[in-house]
Amino acid sequence: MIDKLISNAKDNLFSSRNMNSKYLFSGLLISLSSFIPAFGQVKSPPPYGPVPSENQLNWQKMEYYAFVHLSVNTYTDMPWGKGDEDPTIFNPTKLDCRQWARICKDAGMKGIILTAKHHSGFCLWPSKYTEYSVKNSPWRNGNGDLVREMSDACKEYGLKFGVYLSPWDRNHTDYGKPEYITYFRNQLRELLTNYGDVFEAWFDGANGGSGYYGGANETRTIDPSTYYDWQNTYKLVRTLQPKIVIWNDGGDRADLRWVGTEAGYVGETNWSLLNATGEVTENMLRYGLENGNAWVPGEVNTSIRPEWFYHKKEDEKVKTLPQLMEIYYNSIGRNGTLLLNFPIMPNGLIHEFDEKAVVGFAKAIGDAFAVNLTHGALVDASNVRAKDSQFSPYNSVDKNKDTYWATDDGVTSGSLTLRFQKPISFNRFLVQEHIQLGQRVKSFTVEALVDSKWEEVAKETTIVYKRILRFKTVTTNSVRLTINNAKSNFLISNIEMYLAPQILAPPTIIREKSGHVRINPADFESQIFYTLDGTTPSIKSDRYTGSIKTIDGKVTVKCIAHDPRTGKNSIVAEENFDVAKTLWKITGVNDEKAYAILDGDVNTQWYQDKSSRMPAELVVDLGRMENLTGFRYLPDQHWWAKGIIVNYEFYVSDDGNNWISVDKGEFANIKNSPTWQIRTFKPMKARFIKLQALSNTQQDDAVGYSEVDIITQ
Ligand code: FUL
Repeated sequence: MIDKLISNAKDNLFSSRNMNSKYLFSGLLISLSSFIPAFGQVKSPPPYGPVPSENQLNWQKMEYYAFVHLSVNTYTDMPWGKGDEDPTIFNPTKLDCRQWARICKDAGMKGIILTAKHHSGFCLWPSKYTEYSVKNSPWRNGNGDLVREMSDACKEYGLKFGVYLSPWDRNHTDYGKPEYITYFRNQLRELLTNYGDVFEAWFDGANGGSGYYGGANETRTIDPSTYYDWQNTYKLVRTLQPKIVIWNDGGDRADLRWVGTEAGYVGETNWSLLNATGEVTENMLRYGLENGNAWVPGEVNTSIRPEWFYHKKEDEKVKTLPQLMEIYYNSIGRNGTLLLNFPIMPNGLIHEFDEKAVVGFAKAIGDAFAVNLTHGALVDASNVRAKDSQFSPYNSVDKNKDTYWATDDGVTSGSLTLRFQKPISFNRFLVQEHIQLGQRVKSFTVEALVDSKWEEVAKETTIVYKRILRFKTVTTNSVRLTINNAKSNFLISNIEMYLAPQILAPPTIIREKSGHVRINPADFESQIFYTLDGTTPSIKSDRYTGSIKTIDGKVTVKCIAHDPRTGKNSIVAEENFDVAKTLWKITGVNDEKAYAILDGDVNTQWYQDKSSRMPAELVVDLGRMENLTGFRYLPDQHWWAKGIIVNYEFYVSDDGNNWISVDKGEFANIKNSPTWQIRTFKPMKARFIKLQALSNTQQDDAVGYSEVDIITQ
């Protein structure tokens, strides 16, 4: 009855021409309708195409959860264990799963997936079926069960618990034979029976290759499409854990798909569909498949550091707030979930830097989405299904995500307009489809009324569970969402708008080989002010608008990012550049790519020709005589970096023929700390420099560089 009254009231509002009364009513309707359960509803649209299962829906709503990686290779500083590591090296003396759970909870995550067994085959629980487990480690005197401690901690902190069980097992004798599948399933049975509810099972696609295999020490290949007999494994999983979702990037299609990268993003267009059988290409992983016949949404998995397992040398490479925010908008903001990994330290804890990063990230998300501006808006739509208030456009701003605005059958385009009593400023637009009945929207536009004209704010493709758009702050009192094209009539369950504060992290400063200085703020809306004379920048300093003129000599660039709305500044970023590299030539090398080491960008690198043997030489013609007092070397910054120079000799020359050795030594600790290496020597005038690599961290002949620079008087 009350429901009916509300329906009538909403209907009246639609037909009313009186904007003010509509406005006044909307708040009341919104609050009442969110308390009253829907019943006796009619004419719900039929589902369109594949729809999510209840488990997939519950999983999607989690949005953000953690991975933790810990195994024997944590103790050998390797990304993967080989399967022959002695179990006695596993000894996380301070291990505390409650610390992991507390951090994840503080970070706003909803669950944790534990690498119960990684490729090494080492089990973090005392499996009955192998000796290669915690029971043969000194940890808790061999009486420990890490899976138990993790699942208990999750329960205590109200988090869901998931397991990663690597199909590839580099320790097991039978890997590659049918017997191994029985072993694998026995282990799954243990994990899915003894530790309570498991929300997700993660079956890594890395498969086959070299390994210990019970002492065989050989390479074994398997056919991933047949070897694991996934369909029967899935049946077992679902029987043991009826509420689970299964992730699998290889083999047979499961409930969730990989997005084709571990870099932390999914395509802007992101269909939650794939075909149930048949080939899956990288593009399909990245963008889904518009006309796929199965609901297989994407999960964005990435690590808070470059690698999945802990490596001390990555302590300074924990993702920064701007990087994490980028990942957020490129995963959760693009209809993905975010599975963010913490590498566990050898002592069994999450590093304080990782904790700080993830808690700061949670705060920034909280700040960005603090005040939803759509509340209290007057809402109008071009079409409402059967003109029935059950499908009112108000449902998109009513805080109840189970109600939605729907259009009539066959109406595949249309607009919804939000009107505000007072102008609002916003730079984020969030929109959701009612996916219980399928994914429909193919393209949509957001516009704002500025100076009586509709201005396009954003034009995008898919929405699905959630889409969040970022753009320059717009001030307006009317916003229009237009669905340009949908597969069917469409159902919009939620619209939110926010004015996110800027991320005021210090900008990055780069000087290119040309001498040009580039400054990149963390937030594209920030204003940048800079100085070149060493003084502290303020908003009275020069404003950066795209480039700073070529500077030839030494220069100190200092800058701040500034948010004019709040008046806040970032802390000062500073870079000290020596002479510009405009005239520099790498001699004796016929490879344009070599200039990556002079481009000022720490993300690019170059490797000396494989045929060159130690000592390998890098010779640079500086183009003119310089007063040299030292040099700087930055090794390749990537995880896979090879050729990190340890022992070196540095020479200078007037003519490129007669060389004088000015420094010889070792870049101590460069393996653990591959940062800028700075060496100084007695002042010397010269035009040519030669960096000779005498050894590297791996004792082979590879020699690589990210950047090379000089220091002048
Ligand atoms: C990859 C593995 O090879 C990595 O070590 C890590 O476990 C990641 C989540 O999946 O495929």
